[in-house]
Amino acid sequence: MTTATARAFPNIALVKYWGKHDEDLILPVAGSLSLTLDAFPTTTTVTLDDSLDADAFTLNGTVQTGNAADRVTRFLARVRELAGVETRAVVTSTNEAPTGAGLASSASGFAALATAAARAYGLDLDRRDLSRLARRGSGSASRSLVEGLAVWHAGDDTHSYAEPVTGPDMRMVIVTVDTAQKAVSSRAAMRRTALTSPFFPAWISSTEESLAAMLEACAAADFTRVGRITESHALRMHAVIQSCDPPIRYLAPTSVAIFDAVAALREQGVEAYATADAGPNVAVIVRPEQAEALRDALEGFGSVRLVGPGAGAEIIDAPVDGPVAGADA
Ligand code: 2P0
Repeated sequence: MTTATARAFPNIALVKYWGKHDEDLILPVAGSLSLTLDAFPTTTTVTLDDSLDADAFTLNGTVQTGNAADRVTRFLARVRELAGVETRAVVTSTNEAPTGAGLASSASGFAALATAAARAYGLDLDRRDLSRLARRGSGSASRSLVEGLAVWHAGDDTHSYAEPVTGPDMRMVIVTVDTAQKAVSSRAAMRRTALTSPFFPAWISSTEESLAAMLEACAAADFTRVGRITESHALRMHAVIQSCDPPIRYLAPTSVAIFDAVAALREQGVEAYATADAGPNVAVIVRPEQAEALRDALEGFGSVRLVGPGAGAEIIDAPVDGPVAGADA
């Protein structure tokens, strides 16, 4: 029996991923850039078991069936194909983020699963190839292989991976407005946006421009420019999502109120910029020295958590009692 455990953190995109040009390979229509966090980790153990006919997946102590289990099985099938091994596995995962509330649990989930499964199945993959593998589970997971700021490149299967970017030091205040499961998944909403929004072509070219500008701002360690791009780009994503048919609106009245509060705080000298993913929760970036003031100012809107840049996905418990063909263990 071979087993490995990995831990990965979620990431929040400052330039968003929204739309695929290849749904099977999970290739994005444009690149994106994110901050991997130091909070809300997923820890996943993959254990190969010769006696199993099917994979088994437990999340936070509950056996999963249906779509969640199918996605894990499809992902493990890809790992087995690469490893040339047919053995099924038991996957046990704990996730500290509120699942389905737009806090990118699929990013930490598939980053941890890719890292643990690659090791358990004896694949010798570098970080770039682990990022490509994680991408096949969930696009945003490619970025959680990387610590801190990460750019995920668009391109073909070989070239679509995430890698580190140097940028300004920053903190993030996450305001959790609602932990309920979202009504429309990111995956379905992305597809609907691509198929029905009249603005989708403009969204693609605008994201390419935002990413180029963001990479320049990061290279210059220019927090103000990073922040301005982050906030305007997030609102553009929500605009294109709202423009699809039938429409989808992820932001709640409280989310919009937080964007307004952040703008008001900027007037008062707290330099912060808001973003939001496919849900009502809002993430606000801020310079480290103003992070606590920002957190205190946003406390009335929901539960607040001050976070910083975190580690990329990593093995925290190496394989035991099994062959690790070609791996560096
Ligand atoms: C992002 N989101 O860049 C964007 C912003 C949500 C809003 O990546 O279909 O769960 O599994 O590739 O990775 C959420 O998308 O979608 C996401 P799939 P994923 O963080």
